Amino acid sequence: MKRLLTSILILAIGISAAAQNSFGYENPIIKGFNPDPSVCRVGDDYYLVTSSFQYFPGVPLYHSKDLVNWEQIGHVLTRESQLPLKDAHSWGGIFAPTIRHHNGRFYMITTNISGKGNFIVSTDDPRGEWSDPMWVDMPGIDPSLFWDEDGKCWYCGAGNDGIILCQVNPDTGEILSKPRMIWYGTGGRYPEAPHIYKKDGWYYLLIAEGGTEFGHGVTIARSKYVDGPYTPAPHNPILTHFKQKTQNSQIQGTGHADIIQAHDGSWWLVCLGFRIQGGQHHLMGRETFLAPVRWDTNAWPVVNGTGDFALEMNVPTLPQKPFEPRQARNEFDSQLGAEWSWIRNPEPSRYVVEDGALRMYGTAADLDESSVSPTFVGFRQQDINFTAQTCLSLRNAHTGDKAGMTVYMDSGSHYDICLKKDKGGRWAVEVKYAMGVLNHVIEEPFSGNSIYLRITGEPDFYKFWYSVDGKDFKMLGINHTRYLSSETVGGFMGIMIGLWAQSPSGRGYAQFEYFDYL
Ligand code: 6LW
Repeated sequence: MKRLLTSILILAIGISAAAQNSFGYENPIIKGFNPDPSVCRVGDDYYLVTSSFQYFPGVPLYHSKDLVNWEQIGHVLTRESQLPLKDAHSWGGIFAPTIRHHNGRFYMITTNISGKGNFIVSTDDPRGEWSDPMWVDMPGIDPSLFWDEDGKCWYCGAGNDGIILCQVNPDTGEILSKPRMIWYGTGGRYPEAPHIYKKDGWYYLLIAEGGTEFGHGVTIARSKYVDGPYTPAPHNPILTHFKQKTQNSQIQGTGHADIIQAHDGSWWLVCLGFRIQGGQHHLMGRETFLAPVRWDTNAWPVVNGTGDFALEMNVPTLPQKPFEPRQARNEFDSQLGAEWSWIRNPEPSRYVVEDGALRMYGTAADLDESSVSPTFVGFRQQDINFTAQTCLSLRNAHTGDKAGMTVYMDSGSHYDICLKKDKGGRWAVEVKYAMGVLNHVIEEPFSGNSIYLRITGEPDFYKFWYSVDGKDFKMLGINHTRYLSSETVGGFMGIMIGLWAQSPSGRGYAQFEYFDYL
């Protein structure tokens, strides 16, 4: 009888443990251009932010219940007063953010490298409005905040050649102690992305080194005092794909991490990395990945056993709570959601969602524009293989009016397909390849002001299609993905699939009926 009871008890514990945990997940956890992730927890709610550079609104904000499934709930920087982007070049604007929760309040600290530098915003409700910026007069990038048990708040960030620390007032941005260099890293290039954690009486300083390309990695050091001296872990880097074991992994460039303890006590790390395609190129920017961490008492954290991870993760997770999958078609029957971004500070009146359509009012600015805001809304490319499609018409069109779709890396590097009105009132469909100094245009006559446009993505090629009736599509252009890759173009961006309009006379507008992303 006693044995039977024991077996039932063991079985029951087994079943309840199984009911509590899920198993397995896919990386990246947030697909498409979402670099420099930082994460915080409030109970069993998780909030994550990423960098946004020239795009507005700034700092995408995601929510999760399980660290695996994420839903974008908005942006942190939604007002021009928080995020002036005038004259910001394509990878100016917002660099790496950190999000923390302290005493019931959320704090986000980041850098506007095209503006006044480092600043903090805060809120009681992350889904609502965040405060105006509190400027922090510290040089450098990648700022982070750490609250010690005595209530003091510490700022750390990447200076020219190492990690700088000072005490800060998080509600005013005032610096309260003399800045001090606390670690140069282990000798990798660009020591940056610091975060401080306290565990078992140790201060742990996590940073990234090696640059954000193939040599990226994460290193760690610890000290008994917040301002050091910090002693590096004996087995740094604790995460990198720059090694033989992962030389054939599709995931490369892993680094810039943040560690979090989940509500069940387990430890996790979020970081950036990129997925290569078409040889050694990446197009979708740096995306957000998740790896489990083992962090025993007084020990150094170990990332997924071997300091690397895969697309398919066969590990236990928190009980997974997926969100409703996104619909492939956006019918424009409600205002544009948080998944859409604008270049620099948009003029809202140029974008009108009404009667199941998106109307975009162009100006003289085109997509080569590098200081003002062209009429453009973008959606992150999230998959190597995809189809994006729209149906549009040019209304009240004058000579030079254009509207279409683009795969846009930055102002010098994008491939576009559009319908345009030429001199003499002729209609044409045009494909343009902007590749640095080389612009190449293909065009074909078209009849009428309404057209279906499609862009397909593959590992090696982008293809550009049009159709009169939405059924039979003709391919007008094809070009290599690699000319738009980060390896070719440089910078920190990932491809946005954009809808755009141009109207030199300022009188025409484009009406988009839907946007499909499959
Ligand atoms: C970011 C720096 C980096 O500030 O790239 O990969 C910079 N790491 O930490 C821009 O994302």
